Amino acid sequence: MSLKEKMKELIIEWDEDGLREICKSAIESKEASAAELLRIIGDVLRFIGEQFENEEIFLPDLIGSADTVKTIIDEILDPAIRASGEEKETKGKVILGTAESDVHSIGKDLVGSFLFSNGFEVYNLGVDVPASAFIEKAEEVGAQIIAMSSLLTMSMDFQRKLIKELENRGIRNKYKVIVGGSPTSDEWADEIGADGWADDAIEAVSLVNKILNV
Ligand code: B1M
Repeated sequence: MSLKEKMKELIIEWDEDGLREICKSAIESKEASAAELLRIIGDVLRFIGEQFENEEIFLPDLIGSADTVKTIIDEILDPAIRASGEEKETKGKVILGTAESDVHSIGKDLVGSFLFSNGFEVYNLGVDVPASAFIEKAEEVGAQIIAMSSLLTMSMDFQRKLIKELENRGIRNKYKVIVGGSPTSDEWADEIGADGWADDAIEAVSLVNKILNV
């Protein structure tokens, strides 16, 4: 059985101890890096999401798998990714969060881990974050980028609201706003006047590098 297949089985069975063990030993034996393990977890979650969409599993199954993954990301993978970026100097400050009304954290946290390990200072405000909180934090720390994730069609409009709010306060040009999350797209980013869109965490790093010219 491949590493991916083993991890898939453990995530589906909510086997937190098993997943912790397999991730630790893969990193220690250099079979896979924390970033590669995160990518596998993303693929498995998408698979589980499709099963949920096709009504093959129920909401509690989805929550159980998501919680299992979240624990291991917080405990093992995020610290490992952060440690690999520890020595790098800061390339810029990014305010990151999930849009108001939306509690999906996993993809957003991946974006944060990848940005951090690529040398950015990341202020992760969590989930269900109002536009005003993004702006206040950006003002407080002197950020260059505001990055908002949306996994719900319903929460996408809060990305537009953030840009409008920056305009209303007369500070739109102070910040580059990037958006992402599965229901969003390049076209959506254009429509709301964002500065960029990324399909996944790796693209988010390239996008921020490009926008800041670093
Ligand atoms: Co929810 N959920 N969920 N969910 N959930 C989706 C998103 C959904 C597509 C499932 C479905 O029904 N088909 C659907 C949204 C439909 C829509 O509006 N378009 C949905 C729904 C409806 C809901 C609830 C309303 C369910 C309910 O209660 N009836 C509810 C909403 C609660 C709320 O937010 N108010 C809900 C709840 C949950 C859980 C709590 C159970 C759990 C989240 C746990 C957590 O995050 N801590 C959950 C999960 C796990 C999912 C799915 C299965 C997986 C999401 C995920 O973590 N993917 C998802 C179905 C799916 O995606 N197929 C689904 C893995 C992750 C690595 O990918 O998040 O896409 P993703 O992030 C990627 C990219 O999108 C991108 O990079 C990431 C890494 O590569 N990216 C960015 C993300 N943010 C970015 C920001 C950037 C750039 C790139 O720059 C700023």
